[in-house]
Amino acid sequence: LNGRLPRLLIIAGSDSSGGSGIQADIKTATALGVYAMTAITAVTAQDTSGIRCIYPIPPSIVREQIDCCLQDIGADAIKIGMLGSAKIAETVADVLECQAQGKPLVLDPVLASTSGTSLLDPAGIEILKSRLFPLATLVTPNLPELELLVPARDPNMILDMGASAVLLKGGHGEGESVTDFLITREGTEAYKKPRLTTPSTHGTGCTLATAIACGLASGHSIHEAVAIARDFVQAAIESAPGFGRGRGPLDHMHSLQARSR
Ligand code: PXL
Repeated sequence: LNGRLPRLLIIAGSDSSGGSGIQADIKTATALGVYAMTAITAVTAQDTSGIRCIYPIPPSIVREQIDCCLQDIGADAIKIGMLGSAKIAETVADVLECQAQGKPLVLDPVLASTSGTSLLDPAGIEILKSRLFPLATLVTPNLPELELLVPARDPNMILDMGASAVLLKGGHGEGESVTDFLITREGTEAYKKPRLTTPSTHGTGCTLATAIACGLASGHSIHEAVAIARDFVQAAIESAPGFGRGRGPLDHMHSLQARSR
């Protein structure tokens, strides 16, 4: 990069509560010193307890947002979060196949919110698998998502669908530690941390995927990017502000010195 600011394009949905989605992604990239651009796929009205309603953005507008970012400023990496519909997933695949082959791409397969609302229909899941996995440097399913994507629960099948790597996240498992497995064609590496007991887990998946994408945009290897991102998320959970009545947000700004209070 020769000292240039790394550039990240985020393709994801808006979360009014600021804890997940585009809002978490921009805060994370900013805290990590990465320039964030966005293509918004849907606007959600939600709080820490759940999603009230979802307004999908027309696919042509999603396409134009991506095109504007890639054709002018350009991106060192791309993160995909909530797509919201098969039509939008298809449109994103169309643009990225033409304009972003070979670019580092972190795909967070957002299928449902923490509170249980479906965020991608079965047709969309098929597009994810057939068109977006082949473009992905890394796919980051949690355990419930793995089961929906691959009923046999074998993460290697995501590599077979064309992804370069899979980070299988252990947060939904049980026990005193959380182990994530990074699976590539070279082998599997386990990343373990103590499990934090907290209601403040809203947006952890979005934050982790974006932090990894920031690492890749900055020129780190996938192994380094995963390790740095896990440290970032752990610290963000530890300093969570405790907002809201449901699952509260993280403190994405935990590493920043300048605060207005
Ligand atoms: O955590 C998955 C997620 C991603 N993006 C948006 C969301 C959610 C969950 O609620 O609303 C916009």
